[in-house]
Amino acid sequence: MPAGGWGSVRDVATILLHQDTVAKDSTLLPRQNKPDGYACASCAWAKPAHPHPFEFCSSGAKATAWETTSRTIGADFFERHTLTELESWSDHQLEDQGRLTVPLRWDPATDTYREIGWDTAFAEIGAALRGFEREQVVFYASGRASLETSYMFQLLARMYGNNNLPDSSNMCHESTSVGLQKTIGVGVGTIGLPDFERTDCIFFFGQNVGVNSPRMLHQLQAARRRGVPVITFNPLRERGLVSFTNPQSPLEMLTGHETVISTQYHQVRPAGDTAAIMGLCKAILAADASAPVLDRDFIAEHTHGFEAFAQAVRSSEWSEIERESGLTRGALEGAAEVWCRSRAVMAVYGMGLTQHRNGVQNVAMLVNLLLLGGHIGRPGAGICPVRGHSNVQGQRTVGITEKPELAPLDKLKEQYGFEPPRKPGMNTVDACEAILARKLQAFIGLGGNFVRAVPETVMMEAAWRGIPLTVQIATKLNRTHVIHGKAAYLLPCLGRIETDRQASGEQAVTVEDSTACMHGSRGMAEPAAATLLSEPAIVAGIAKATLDANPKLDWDAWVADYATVRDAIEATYPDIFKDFNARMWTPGGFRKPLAAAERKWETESGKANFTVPENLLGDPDMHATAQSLRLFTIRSDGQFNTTIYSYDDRFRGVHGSRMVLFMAPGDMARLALREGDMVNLRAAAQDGVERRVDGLAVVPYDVPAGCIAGYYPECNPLIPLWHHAKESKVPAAKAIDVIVERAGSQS
Ligand SMILES: Nc1nc2c(c(=O)[nH]1)N[C@H]1C(S)=C(S)[C@@H](COP(=O)(O)OP(=O)(O)OC[C@H]3O[C@@H](n4cnc5c(=O)[nH]c(N)nc54)[C@H](O)[C@@H]3O)O[C@H]1N2
Ligand SMILES: Nc1nc2c(c(=O)[nH]1)N[C@H]1C(S)=C(S)[C@@H](COP(=O)(O)OP(=O)(O)OC[C@H]3O[C@@H](n4cnc5c(=O)[nH]c(N)nc54)[C@H](O)[C@@H]3O)O[C@H]1N2
Ligand SMILES: [Mo]
Repeated sequence: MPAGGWGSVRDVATILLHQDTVAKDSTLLPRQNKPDGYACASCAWAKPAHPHPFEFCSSGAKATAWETTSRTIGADFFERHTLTELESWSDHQLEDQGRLTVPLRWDPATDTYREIGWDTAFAEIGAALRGFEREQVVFYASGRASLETSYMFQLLARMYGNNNLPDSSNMCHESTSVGLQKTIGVGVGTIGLPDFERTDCIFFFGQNVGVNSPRMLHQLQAARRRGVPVITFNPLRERGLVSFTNPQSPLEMLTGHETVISTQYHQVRPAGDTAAIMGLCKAILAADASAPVLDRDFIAEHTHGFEAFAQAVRSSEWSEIERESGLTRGALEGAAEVWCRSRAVMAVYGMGLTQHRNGVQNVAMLVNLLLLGGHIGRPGAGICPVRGHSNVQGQRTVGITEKPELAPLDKLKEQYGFEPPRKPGMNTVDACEAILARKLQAFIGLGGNFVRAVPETVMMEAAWRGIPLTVQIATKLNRTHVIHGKAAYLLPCLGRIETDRQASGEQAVTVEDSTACMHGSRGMAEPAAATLLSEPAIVAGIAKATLDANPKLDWDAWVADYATVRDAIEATYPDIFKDFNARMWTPGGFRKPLAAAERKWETESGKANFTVPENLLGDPDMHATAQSLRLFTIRSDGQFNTTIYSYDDRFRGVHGSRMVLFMAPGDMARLALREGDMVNLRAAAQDGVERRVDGLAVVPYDVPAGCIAGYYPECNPLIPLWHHAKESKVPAAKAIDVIVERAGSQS
């Protein structure tokens, strides 16, 4: 079955009906990702200037249905269910109750959330925050909130007194931010949509386009029609990467026509990408020795470190490359051969590269591969990290970062007349460590499901209950709200798709997509409840109750008219947001300046840097043994991160359960397991902590021998907190060595 096609149409219809969204407003979906519409709350893929009539996909339609559902939960729901009871509910059940509608505070006497007034909530939160140690409070952002809200949120943290601004990017593309910054001098991708029309070769690493950014299939399909080869590296054969039927093309739907997406599919071993790319580079250098294929002018003029890198490539051994990548020399030479004949190579990637111990090195290796041919800053060529949350890249752009050097602190000082904190703040792993050490005093969450998304679930849940104050700004109930701090508030907000009415009228917001383009977004659905506040209003409410009054900053005026927040953003970042209010509705968005795309290198060397990998070992620290298998965690077609829409994974043919383990038939035979047999997993890490997930049903699947796949977040209890990328600290969720035991047997 190809990605797209009739299956995706049926799938969307089911969820729209189940959430009663069709009855509520059937005109919503066609306005998704349109220049005058709303930006989809699912992925961050680019929104074209000339969109398809239906510029949405089944994943985006599900996200819209999930947010605009007619189901709601109010005070009465929480009076009926204690939090201890709700702890036994699944992620799906919790969110499926519908939208949160009233502000809530946990009542210890009854173990329930009770409705309180907005003003009381703000006053109590403010009073508590004023009493805490400033450096022991974190402000987490999940990546969906608009540029306006995010700017206000980072200002709240900095005026409060810290740079503790971890965000979901810390679990996601932080390896990109670090890896690209050090090699090409910008922390984001360099390609734009037009590059897909000019490229003549696409390398595609560890990204599941059919599920996680399906609108990109339009660009891939168009490129494939021009005969552009797509060379995929992914341990698992993903349907969406194999072939695609465009559900928005009646002809294709009727004829069942499929476009083959991947012209080569290399089932690399998880964490074997550095070795695989080393193999590609080795084959390229070998080819260059007989007929020149390197871009020598580019290398001489624009790069630093070529000789050292070339030396490392030459001295690498094919035997080690083959062992670590799990790919043959012949396969890698075959892929390199396509690179050698291409004038404009694009490299696309996702979590398969970033969520590893060597995540930053993987990204830097991919840059090496491009630099050899001058494939950065040339039309049709460049690097394309596919971002996750719909505004995760934008949050970084407007100051959500724990790294003080990445925020314009002097500018903020000048604009708002306060002394911004200069000490580095906590990222996600640091925040987890502070929680485990029982040091953290308060956690303010702007969206997200922190405890469920991070590693080390068992210890984290226990420690989370010890935090003196947890405040969650959210649309739907999730496990992080149910497992709560000693004092806990749950503040329900409008979603992006809903009409946001303030004193000056209906408001619009802005987001940045994966290609660094900024877009306006106007909510269009009637809010789930009249009692909801917008995210800017909630952030302002907390800020006013927590911070001393500042004559240079009028939070109420900002809430009354978001255009004034955009003016403030423009004043802080004049180069990026020039004429922000005037340009926010530019069809296709307006792009932020990207020096690397113009071959200007804002690195220490002033050039694009080749880097030599530390080693080719996939994952040196996980205590792999002869008995262990390497687990990588993946997303299903029925989820958005910890939001579980359904128990089906249409593309992988799994229905009715997420407690499954994908395993190669050869490994099943070796372990005497049959389809449907139940197994338990135990982490191989030997650090004195027992980590396990029990009760997974074995599913035979096309993955390399020695590797298994399971779903995120169900497998998160297996990931040690220390098992994260060097430099970026992204949890290494794509290579966890585990022991498989038959359920019922004891070892
Ligand atoms: N519908 C939907 N859309 C989403 C999301 C969602 O959950 N649902 N999540 C959003 C978010 S926050 C993000 S970050 C993105 C995530 O989107 P992706 O980057 O696609 O993330 P994953 O699905 O976790 O894994 C990507 C792929 O990496 C492969 N892989 C695993 N290990 C390795 C490896 O070592 N090497 C290589 N080369 N490949 C490997 C897996 O088989 C999988 O196909 O999607 C965003 N969009
Ligand atoms: N093992 C493993 N772990 C992983 C990953 C993996 O691949 N494997 N992926 C990692 C990645 S890439 C990411 S990005 C993180 C995700 O981590 P998070 O971003 O923290 O988690 P989400 O599941 O996206 O958050 C869902 C919740 O956000 C709230 N929400 C939804 N929409 C809105 C809104 O508009 N406003 C507000 N205020 N709240 C809203 C809802 O209450 C919902 O329950 O997980 C990481 N964890
Ligand atoms: Mo993500």
